[in-house]
Amino acid sequence: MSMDHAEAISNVQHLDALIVGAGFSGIYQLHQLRKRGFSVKIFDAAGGLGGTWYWNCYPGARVDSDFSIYQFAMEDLWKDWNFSERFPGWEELREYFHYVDGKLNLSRDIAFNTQIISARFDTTTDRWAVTTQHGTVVHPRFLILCTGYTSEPYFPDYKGLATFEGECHHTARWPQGGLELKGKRVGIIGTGASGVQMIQESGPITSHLTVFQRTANIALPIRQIKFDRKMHKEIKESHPFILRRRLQTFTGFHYDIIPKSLFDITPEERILVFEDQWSRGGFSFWLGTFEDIFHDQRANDEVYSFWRKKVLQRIDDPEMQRKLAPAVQPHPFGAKRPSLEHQYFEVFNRPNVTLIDIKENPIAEVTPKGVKTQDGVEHELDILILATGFDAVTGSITHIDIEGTDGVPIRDKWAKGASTYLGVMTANFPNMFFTFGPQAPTAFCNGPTCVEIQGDWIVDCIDYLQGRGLTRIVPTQVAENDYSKLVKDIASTQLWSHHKSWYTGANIPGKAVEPLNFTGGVPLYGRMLKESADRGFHEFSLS
Ligand code: N01
Repeated sequence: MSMDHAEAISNVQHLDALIVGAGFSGIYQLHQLRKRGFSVKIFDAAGGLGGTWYWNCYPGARVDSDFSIYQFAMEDLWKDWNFSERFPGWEELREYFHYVDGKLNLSRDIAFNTQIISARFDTTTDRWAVTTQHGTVVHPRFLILCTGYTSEPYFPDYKGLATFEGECHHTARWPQGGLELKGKRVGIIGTGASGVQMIQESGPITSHLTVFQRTANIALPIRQIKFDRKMHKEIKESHPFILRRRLQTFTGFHYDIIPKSLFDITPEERILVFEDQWSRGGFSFWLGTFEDIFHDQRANDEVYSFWRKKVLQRIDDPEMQRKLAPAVQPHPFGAKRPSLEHQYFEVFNRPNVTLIDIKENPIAEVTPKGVKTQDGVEHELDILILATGFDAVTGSITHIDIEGTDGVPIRDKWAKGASTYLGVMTANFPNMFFTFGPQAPTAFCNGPTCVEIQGDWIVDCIDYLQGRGLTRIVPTQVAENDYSKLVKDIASTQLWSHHKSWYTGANIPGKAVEPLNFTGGVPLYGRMLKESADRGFHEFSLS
């Protein structure tokens, strides 16, 4: 059952909390707050549940984290649900969300097709005034932004883009009814995780595929597994331990980084470890190897060299080899979240696939018929796909017109860099929480792990205030400054923070370039949140 807009807003005037977003984070928040007796609603611009998995329904879209940790940890949910694959696709993830909906009866408190346009805090009532695209205003005590870190698509400003006469779609705004690629001339701009997934799916079925690559992708083998009944039984037995384990690891996965330098062992031993991690598939080769690859370029080069040898064997043409696996690292391995692939490199051996390195031969313009590159060639296309990523981590918050108590909108406050306290609140925006956003483990963490840790803290915080008759909480500027400095200090020792990518905001023209994530590890992050709650939220101003 889904609630229409009119129904949803008819009884929300005295809401305790309004949650924005019906993905993992928003759903968790809704369920936990309702359990404690709060009145809560979710508003979501999407037409259905799932957040990312509502919007990203392009062919081949699938999660890059093992199913075992990419689900809610609540026993009532995992014990009766079996994923059919190690890395489920978007269709199955949507089925999972519907299953969760059935179990937790979520939809009665969710208004879909309801976008938040603006929000202002009323200091006389200590309530937010939140306006939707329909012009309706609601007044929750707390505003909880569960808007995701890759939700605001980035559309490059190519000359002539609007003149293209074929179909043009961003991967994160894929037509809900699907789109036939078979037999079509397709162009894909962008070779991040979305591009890799689209390329490997569309290469074999399109009449011609033209890939416009700006940066080679150091993609890792996914090693998909299809589960049968016997495996499901074994999985269930280990599941409780896996869920607990993820809270102990640096990135909230169920395996951890080896806490020593790869130079501590001989080159022969090192290769054995690399081979072992490589054969496991997924992020094991990244999040399960030596800790110095994250901060020592020499160690990182060793990993790249291993990767390159593996990948070169799969690419026939020397020119393709040069572009897809360059001798010089395109960026430190892991400085961008690696993508997972299963036939990505083989696709470029096909006669119907062209790869254009747009650093060598830039896109000059988009024409009504296709894409013209600087060498004067017009690549004619029926479909143009923008796999060009996101205004990540902060974009889903700064794209809403949210005004602080000092009259400064959040987009202006963060224009020169995001600042938060504990990655969950920011000064001058009382009673506003956010999850999976800036200065939290976010892009360096398994999603459900992060949102459950943050979600529990938010629920405890609201409970604490309610129990004491308090109506306002906001972090102090001093606490925020100290925490933001800590985030930057930690990041400054790590290679990722010095590279231009969506991890640092450098993919968006004009956006502040800075480390957007807390990379001190999930256990430390969890401890800091817990300490704050245990000490009565002492670095916040409460009233
Ligand atoms: O986005 P990206 P994404 N002209 O920013 C290129 C999650 N996710 O959607 O590298 C030409 O990584 C850009 O080039 P460069 C996951 O966390 C997960 O692929 O900046 N090209 C890059 O190649 C993931 O990591 C899955 O030089 C332009 C690409 O577009 C994150 O989302 C699936 C350009 C953008 O890659 C982001 O992935 C999908 C321009 N003007 C997404 N602007 C799973 O597997 C950008 N590019 C779960």
